[in-house]
Amino acid sequence: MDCIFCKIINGEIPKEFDYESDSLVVFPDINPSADLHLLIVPKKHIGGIRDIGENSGNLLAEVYQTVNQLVKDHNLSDNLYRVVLNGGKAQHVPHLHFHLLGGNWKRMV
Ligand code: DGP
Repeated sequence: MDCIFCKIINGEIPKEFDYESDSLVVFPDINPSADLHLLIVPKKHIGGIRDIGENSGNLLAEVYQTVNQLVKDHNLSDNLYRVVLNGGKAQHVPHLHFHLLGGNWKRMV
């Protein structure tokens, strides 16, 4: 499958991960919209929010637990931060991912 995030996850495109578990990876957005702009990306190819199924509960819990850990690691809790999941025409990479934006941001992703 010609999916840029799958290529990053399987090592075809080399990328250092800020965090990796059995089910997800975290790496910086190539075009940051904020002081901190990380992508939280499930390893399994899920196209987008409309493809989240009834078995996705554990994955979504892990995504938000990871967000909480990243917020701690980057001392964001007293700062501005936001988690964004784009869908429809607002989504440009068709592999489910969550944006963690922290600090000052330049524009909405
Ligand atoms: P979205 O519009 O929600 O699909 O956001 C896709 C984001 O992915 C966008 O902010 C740019 C980022 N992105 C696209 N290609 C790459 C890449 O090859 N590497 C990294 N690190 N980020 C990418």
